[in-house]
Amino acid sequence: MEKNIKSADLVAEEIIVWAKEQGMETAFDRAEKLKPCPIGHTGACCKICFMGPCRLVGPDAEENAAGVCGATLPVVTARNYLRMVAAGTAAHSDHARDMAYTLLEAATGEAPDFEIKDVEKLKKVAGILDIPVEDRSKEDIAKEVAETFIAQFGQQKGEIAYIKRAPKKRQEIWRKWGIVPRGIDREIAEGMHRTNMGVDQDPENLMMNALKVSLADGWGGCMFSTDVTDILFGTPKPQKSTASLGVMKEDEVNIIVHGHEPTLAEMIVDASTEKEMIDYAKSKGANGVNLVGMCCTANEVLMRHGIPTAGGFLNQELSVMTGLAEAIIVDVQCIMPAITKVAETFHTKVITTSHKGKMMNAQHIQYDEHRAKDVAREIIKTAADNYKNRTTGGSRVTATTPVVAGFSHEYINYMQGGSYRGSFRPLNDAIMAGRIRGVVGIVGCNNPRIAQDSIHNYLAVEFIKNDVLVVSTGCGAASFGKAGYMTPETAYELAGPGLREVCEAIGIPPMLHLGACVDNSRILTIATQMVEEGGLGDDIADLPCVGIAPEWMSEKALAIGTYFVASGVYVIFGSESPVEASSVVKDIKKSLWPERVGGKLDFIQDPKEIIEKTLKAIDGKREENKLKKYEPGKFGAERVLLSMADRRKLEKAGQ
Ligand code: MSK
Repeated sequence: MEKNIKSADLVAEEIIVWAKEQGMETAFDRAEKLKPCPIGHTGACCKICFMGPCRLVGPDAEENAAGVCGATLPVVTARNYLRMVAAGTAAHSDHARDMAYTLLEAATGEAPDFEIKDVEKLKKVAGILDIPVEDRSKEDIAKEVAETFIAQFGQQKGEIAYIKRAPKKRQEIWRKWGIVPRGIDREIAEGMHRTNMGVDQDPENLMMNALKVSLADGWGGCMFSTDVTDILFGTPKPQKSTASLGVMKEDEVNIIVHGHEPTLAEMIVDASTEKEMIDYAKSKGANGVNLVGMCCTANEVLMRHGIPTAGGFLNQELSVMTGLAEAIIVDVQCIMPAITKVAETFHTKVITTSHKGKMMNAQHIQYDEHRAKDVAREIIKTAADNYKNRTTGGSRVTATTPVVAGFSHEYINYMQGGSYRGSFRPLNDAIMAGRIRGVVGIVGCNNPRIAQDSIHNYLAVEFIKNDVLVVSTGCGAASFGKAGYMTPETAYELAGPGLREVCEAIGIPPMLHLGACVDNSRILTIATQMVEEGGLGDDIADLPCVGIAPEWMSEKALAIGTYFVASGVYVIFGSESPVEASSVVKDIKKSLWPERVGGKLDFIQDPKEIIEKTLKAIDGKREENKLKKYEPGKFGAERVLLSMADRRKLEKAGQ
């Protein structure tokens, strides 16, 4: 890893250097100037009531240090942790609720611009929810599916519906410890109540509740959102596209869609290809409309339409600094307040679209699902009107990298045998034979306290060299896309011999783009399918799989990490631990969580140590499962993987 760079994304680094020369400030500069508060950073600051904030520091700041009310360091630290998980869960789940309402209105005709694109997935989801499908229209089924999802948020008793999608053994573990979520909103509200002044004062109870709340996220909000989005806009299949800040075009109206909920972005994708919109852009002197994505909205439109991605979280300010963005359209989550400040120097219009996420000094065009396409057209025209205001200022960058994105779990199933023989058998066999050593999910954000993408990329390359398949979502996926790793060629160039053979046979990259942050639920589904396929144990905790968020910053990332722990996975986060202040709480996540649910959460800053611990955990699971010992280049017997050509022949024969 190069020292003294702000970003391993070389195109971003070029703009960062340019900005410095122009005297413009970025998040990287602010991160340098503003050191994290050492008390809050380690979880030792309590600000839940107005007797404080109480900062539990000083010579007796061990476990007995207490705030004015007497709350000790472990209580304060565990409460802070639970609050972060509840906030992350609320964000994903509120996004999911909006998606469910869009599905409902699409089904009832109240949102006429939306349709049910993936009927097969709709029926599959209906089946999971015990909703009959025979002799019913897709609208009728969709209405009941949407209403069932919506009811899950406010459900007060019982178990959330998707819990039954987990392996049986996992469900039993959750029931044994009383951590099956009842309803999504109920768990978030109870988590907030427990952490209110003078309620739950037992760190163990608080940290077990964090697992419960997080399960409402992973097997609730995130999974609902993924499924509804696929039903409305189609289940992703691999798409070829390009990545980097160089995706913006000199001669076209550049519109950046940024944020998380894909509903409006989908409408903008459709409207941007309409003749009327293209003609309008031309009437303003441009050659057309160029739509690009940012953050997780980018992942959503990349994996369904091949819309190029300008990158993840830390590229948002830089995208404005290209001087080429006519408009940056934002909705919710991970929108940096700083973009309006940067936009003052350029012509870029920052357009907020959600009543939940307004910004000072931004233009607001309210998204309305009842007239979604018209709102999209209004936005495109507003951007086109702004084309004439473009100046020659800005850091022009042009380099882009090819990317293949859009590996839904359905496609991963398909790619291992085609429509008739699709299954997870080949992947399980390859793992059992030692051709693939294990699987890691490298997910999560960027954080300007770390050179952008540097740890993501370093880890991913090391893992594929070691025959470990990498799956990715969120800004981690953007990182690999920008680095050019998400192409099948990466397997030839960088993967170990076993992984390379598997990737070559199927024609896939060794790093698979699985989608946005909410699509971490796809990883849960893949893990469950691997268990159900057999040969790798009978629970997610048995799989040789590890989850890593090396450059995280968001509460949502912590909620995701926690639901993977609760699902039995060893999870490693980069950076310092947000519970570092309390050895009691550290011990709960190091010993109590693994004892009870099988998963563990470590915070490790050194990337080399992350690799060592990950490979050790993978090899340990291989040994526990009595799988062939992993030796590079030496594989046991396994079924032959069908090539794409063979698969097509078989499919033709089956038609
Ligand atoms: S956008 S939550 S910075 S992954 Fe989903 Fe990226 Fe993290 Fe936001």
